[in-house]
Amino acid sequence: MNYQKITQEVRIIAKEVALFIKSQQQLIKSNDIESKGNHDFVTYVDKTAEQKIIEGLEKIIPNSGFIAEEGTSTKVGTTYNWIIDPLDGTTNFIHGISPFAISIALQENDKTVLGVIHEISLDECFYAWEDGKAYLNDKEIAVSKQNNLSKSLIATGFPYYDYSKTNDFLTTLEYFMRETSGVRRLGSAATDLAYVAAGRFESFFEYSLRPWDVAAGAFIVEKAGGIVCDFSGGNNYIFGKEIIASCKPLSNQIFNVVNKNLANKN
Ligand code: 2AM
Ligand code: CA
Repeated sequence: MNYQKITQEVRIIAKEVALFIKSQQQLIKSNDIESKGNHDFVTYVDKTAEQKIIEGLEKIIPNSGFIAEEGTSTKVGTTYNWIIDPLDGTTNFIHGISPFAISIALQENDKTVLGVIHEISLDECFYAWEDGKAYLNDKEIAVSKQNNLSKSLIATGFPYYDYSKTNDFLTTLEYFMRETSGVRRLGSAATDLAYVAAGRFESFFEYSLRPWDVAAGAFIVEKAGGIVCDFSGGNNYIFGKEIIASCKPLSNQIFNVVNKNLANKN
């Protein structure tokens, strides 16, 4: 497989669907917003975008399977599976704020081989492929070289449905409030990871995320020279619902704080 060529084809699909999503933002009405669960919203825009993406990807690799947030296709591929979030940051989209993004990863035999994140409001496409480097709109990107925690900017997401670890989360948050330049909560995990890859954030951590929120972003961070792991230091960060992605110099320091407060202790 020529992953570089496939990545370029995926970028074209993401760009087209991004235009569709953007064109709908002014048109969306409160009747269009459905609730999938507590604080978890979806619109016809998410669903139509996912259909358009799957239609395009099926042409690139016939017989591939899909793990897609809105469940448009549940086809399982024997070798190739796409992991897709057609609109990451739906709450931002609904409220008319940025960022919100399309996230597409391809796995070959359970190993990610390419990732594309198109952040729609700034029209920024972050991408990487196996054996290649990481890019933002045709320019190579790399994670931050910062080695001083007090000069770092950290991103996270607040719990929005699983509040069982809220106190431990707040302890972690307080540590980073005191010890870093700042903490940001953008509301789109894919964008957070893309920004770590581009060196804008030194680190991102969050739990209760799903594979489509993180698969592409984790891969792009690694290709940009960053370190990605779960809260125990293992590699179960796509399906394991917890992720830390950091620039190399601060990776151990940040991991130790998150691990101490938030890792499962059983
Ligand atoms: P989504 O928009 O695709 O659902 C928060 O960092 C992550 O959790 C986002 O990637 C977002 O992805 C998801 N999420 C779902 N509901 C949310 C909510 N009410 N607030 C924030 N994030 C939400
Ligand atoms: Ca989504």
